[in-house]
Amino acid sequence: MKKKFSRRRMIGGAVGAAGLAGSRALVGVSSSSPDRSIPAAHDATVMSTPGEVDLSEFDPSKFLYEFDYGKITQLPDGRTLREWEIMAIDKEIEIAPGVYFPAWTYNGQVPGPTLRCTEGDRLRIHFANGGSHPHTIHFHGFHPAKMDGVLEVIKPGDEYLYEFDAEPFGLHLYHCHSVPLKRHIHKGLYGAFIVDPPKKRRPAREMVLVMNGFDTNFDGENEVYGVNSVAFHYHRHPIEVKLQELVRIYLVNILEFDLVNSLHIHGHFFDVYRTGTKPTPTEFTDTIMMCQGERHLLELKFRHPGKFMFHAHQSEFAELGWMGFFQVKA
Ligand SMILES: [Cu+2]
Repeated sequence: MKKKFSRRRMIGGAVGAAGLAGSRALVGVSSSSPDRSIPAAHDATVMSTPGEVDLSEFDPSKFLYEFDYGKITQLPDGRTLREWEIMAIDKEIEIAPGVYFPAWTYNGQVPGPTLRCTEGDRLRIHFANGGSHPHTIHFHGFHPAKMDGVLEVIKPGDEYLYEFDAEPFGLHLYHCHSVPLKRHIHKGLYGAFIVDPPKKRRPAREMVLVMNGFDTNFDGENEVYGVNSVAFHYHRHPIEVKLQELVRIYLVNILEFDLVNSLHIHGHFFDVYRTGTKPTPTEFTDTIMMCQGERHLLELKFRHPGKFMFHAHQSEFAELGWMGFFQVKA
């Protein structure tokens, strides 16, 4: 009988590539590693991956700050109209150095583009299915039933126009809602959807973190975890912030298969704005737990310079890729 590959076998320095689609597994790098041929990414005290993904294809450091405001025109009544063209495309993506995943994407990237607008705008999303399976776009937020992206399934080669008003303000998401849903989501069809309040939030260094994972051997469990898709990317490339500047994180959890995900930031506490729909924070903490589909705004000021880790507080997720650093500069 064939033995089922378990992702847990990969933890703690297992170097075998069993079950991974690519040529190299995530490896445990520690100072006591018996295999000295494994190069450490930056230091020898944390789990990480050696090497680098092809950042010309997708760079999570750039994705952090990429807000897509659409093509902007004015309606006869003076309101802002924003239009986007979104295409579903099958594409192989690199989720850890040398580890490739046969993704289904919006516009060729996972997560899809971060769509951003202001409450009250009219939104038009021209969706074309250039993929090999039927897909949709299901937006969170208020909209009519026909715009819900569930019952109107768009076949390969077909198109659909989603049109609705942006409301309520907050941090939402969009994702495919074709069945089987968990397959369509974990393959990569999702993105962040920000509706700004009419009165702008105070200035801040804003960034998007989409917590996700990949089932590389299609056994219904994730083998690779991350934020913005690439395992340990922000370990290799810490997110630079300035001492005492206001940092606003748009945090989305779209992780499939696992019931809960979380984010913990070392050495600091943050204000939590649940779903970003209220002007006042609901919580002050250093660890936030989120179910799939939940998303929150986090605001903080780093009060100490240096490197501070952030990661899922499910240690297993952290050791399989969901870990990074903030580099706080004085
Ligand atoms: Cu789909």
